[in-house]
Amino acid sequence: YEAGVIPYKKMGYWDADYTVKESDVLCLFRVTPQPGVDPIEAAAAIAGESSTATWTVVWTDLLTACDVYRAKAYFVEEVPNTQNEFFAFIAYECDLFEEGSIANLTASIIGNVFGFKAVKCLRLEDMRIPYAYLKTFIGPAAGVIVERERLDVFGRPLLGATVKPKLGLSGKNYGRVVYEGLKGGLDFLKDDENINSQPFMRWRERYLYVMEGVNKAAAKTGAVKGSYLNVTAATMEDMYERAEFAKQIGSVIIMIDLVIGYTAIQSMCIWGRKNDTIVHLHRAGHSSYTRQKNHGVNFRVICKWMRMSGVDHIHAGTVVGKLEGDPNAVKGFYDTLLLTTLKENRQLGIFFDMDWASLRKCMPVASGGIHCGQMHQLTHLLGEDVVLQFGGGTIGHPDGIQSGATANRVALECMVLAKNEGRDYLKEGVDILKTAAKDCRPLQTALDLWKAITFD
Ligand code: CAP
Ligand code: MG
Repeated sequence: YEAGVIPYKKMGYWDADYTVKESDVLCLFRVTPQPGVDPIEAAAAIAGESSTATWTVVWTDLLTACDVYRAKAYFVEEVPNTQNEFFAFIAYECDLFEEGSIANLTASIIGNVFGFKAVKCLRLEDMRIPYAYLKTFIGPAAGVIVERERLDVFGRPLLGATVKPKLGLSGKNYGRVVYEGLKGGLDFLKDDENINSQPFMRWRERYLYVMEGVNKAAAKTGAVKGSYLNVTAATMEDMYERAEFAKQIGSVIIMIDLVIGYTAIQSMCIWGRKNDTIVHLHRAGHSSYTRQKNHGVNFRVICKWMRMSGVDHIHAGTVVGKLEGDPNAVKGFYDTLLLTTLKENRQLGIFFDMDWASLRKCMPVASGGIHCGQMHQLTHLLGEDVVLQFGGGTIGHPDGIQSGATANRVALECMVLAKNEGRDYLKEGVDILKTAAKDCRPLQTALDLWKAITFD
């Protein structure tokens, strides 16, 4: 090839006859080319920039196994019901990626291509991670089954709540919220994503009072209780120190925010595995790049990276709450986290068959504006393996936090019972809740207050 701007398509970054290998990493991008740019050329350019290419021909290519290392765009199709949007399928040789490294995988796949001038918008919709590469990741240490065994809770979703207000409580008041919520019937309370170590409450104050609440509630109810202690901090040193202290004082679970970054997430998961501590991940920040339909990264892909990294819990949406969530897409996230093998299902946004190579399941967490009046819909949409978390929907109860927790627990138990009895609990949901509320004043109060709130 002549020196000058690289002819991606001609140079082998497009190969319509390519036979996908079992060991290839596959990506599906949604591409919106700039006006006048051929979609196949755009796909080839993405394959080039996310694997071996730069903007011009480099002769040092010939010193490498460049035919193997070039990613190959192998199929492009129009996205139904759109204008100028295309699905581009690209295959990458597995050896392009360091074993066990989300940072390395992402530095290639989403490194530069999203800023490419040839594309107007670009979205990474899905990835097929091959079995061989998955085997180099640890996956969740506890996952669903071991977490249930540790808590001794089976046959129902777990119940939690985020302490509110988000900011400003002192340690002692914070611990009181935790105690009352747990005594009222929740399995977990949790820190909010932006509770770390602010002047109004330093982390040690919070941890000590929270654990006092957890221990008192566990003694009172005879159940295993927990509260996610957010260890998110400025540096790994700080995070390890906080996690060590949480473990020392008996916490069964720690929490991290997605914003700490992939390397830190993986390190904290290794720590959690070594210390038998469940790792909860709050997806703080994700919607800044997952929400636009034509640009960014689909949250389904983040689910895959996080299950590979080894988080035991991840926030994955609710459909009916205060935050955006399309039912099919959310089902696709839950399946990605909970199934052992995935089958292509475009309606759910799953583009590839994938065997999870025995990596454990990751528990989805539903929160954001949900309340007990939606329990039938939540049970129907989200199934059994999920943590349902009601922040405002617990702490906002007019009769107090314990009543808020009890309303949620009773609503959940009566819905699970109705389901087990084979009733059409979705259709009869409102009546089932009303009947249960006759014997449960906290539930009656909650239904009266929140029944009309749907966020539609
Ligand atoms: C929930 C929450 C969570 C969001 C995150 C909040 O509180 O603590 O951060 O649910 O959303 O601050 O909104 P409420 P997602 O229960 O009071 O709404 O799980 O979708 O990532
Ligand atoms: Mg929050």
